[in-house]
Amino acid sequence: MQETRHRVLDALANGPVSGPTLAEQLDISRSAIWKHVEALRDEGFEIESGDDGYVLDSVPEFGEAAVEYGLDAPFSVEYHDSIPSTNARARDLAAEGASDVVVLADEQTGGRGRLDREWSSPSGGIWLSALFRPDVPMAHAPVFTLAAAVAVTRAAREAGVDAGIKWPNDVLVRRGDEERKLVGILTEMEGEADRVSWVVVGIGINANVDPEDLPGDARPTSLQAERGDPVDRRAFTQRVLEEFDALRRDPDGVLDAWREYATTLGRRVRVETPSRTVEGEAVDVQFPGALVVETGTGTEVVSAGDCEHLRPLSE
Ligand code: BT5
Repeated sequence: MQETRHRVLDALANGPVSGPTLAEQLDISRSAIWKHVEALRDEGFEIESGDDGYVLDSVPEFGEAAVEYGLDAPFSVEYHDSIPSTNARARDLAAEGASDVVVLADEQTGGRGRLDREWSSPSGGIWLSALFRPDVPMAHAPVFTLAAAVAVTRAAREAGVDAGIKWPNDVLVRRGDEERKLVGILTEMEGEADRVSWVVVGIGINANVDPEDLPGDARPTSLQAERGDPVDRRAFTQRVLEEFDALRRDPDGVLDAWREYATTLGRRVRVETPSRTVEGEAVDVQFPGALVVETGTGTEVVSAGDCEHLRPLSE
């Protein structure tokens, strides 16, 4: 959103404020103020105009201006009602030189998981991709996947959903002996070995969607299904972006937070990597995101793969 529009919005939120006063405060014409107010109304902001001037009545439920408004993180937001994939769009923006942009959608028609798997993304979810350019070597990038998992887990817990993290990229909710997938994360990047050019962290959050509309074999769940009522997607998205922003600046702090929320540590696991299968007890996570597994014969460090929890969680 434009800087001036932000300022108009802030003034209206503290209103009522008259058009002439606002024009003077922001040093723009009264007709420019009127255009900003109309544009904000078009975006779903309810703005009353009474005798004392304009005042902000309500903020739209979701969308570009809604998420940017009051967001305490330096991302601009590009919103789509429907798009094939927010990660694909963020990659295009990366090629154009953009940074610190979040692509956000209500629905994806071609959402992708890892290894070209499909990610089902009906309307009502929070499907987003954050594009940024950290000054780190390529080998460190996995820490951003962990950071995203921590950020969403925190937001979910604040929203009353007791989520935990399965290594490396799933946020799950336990239901009896079963764990159900609430969130998936797909990180993509480009650069030279010693320096990342860009990173896109794609986060798919089953927010206000019905798990019946998601692939059953994946044992999915949603924030709405767990809470029993819909979540405020605007506030939830803002919390995720704010937490993620703080964590991306503190890669070393990510691991401690991750350990706190992990459901994988202390469990028997089977990890399938492209080259081997490792089975044993998951004992720790190592920077930038590798899983340490004690097998009967020694310690293995696995940096990527699909992880299965083999035994139910102990009470
Ligand atoms: C992931 O892959 O978990 C990463 C998903 C990343 C999605 C986000 S949405 C925003 C951004 N734009 C994109 O196009 N992608 C990212 P993986 O670990 O490979 O898991 C994929 C598997 O999860 C599928 O094979 C299904 O079994 C299951 N699945 C698909 N859709 C699901 C959903 N909505 N909820 C839970 N499970 C799902």
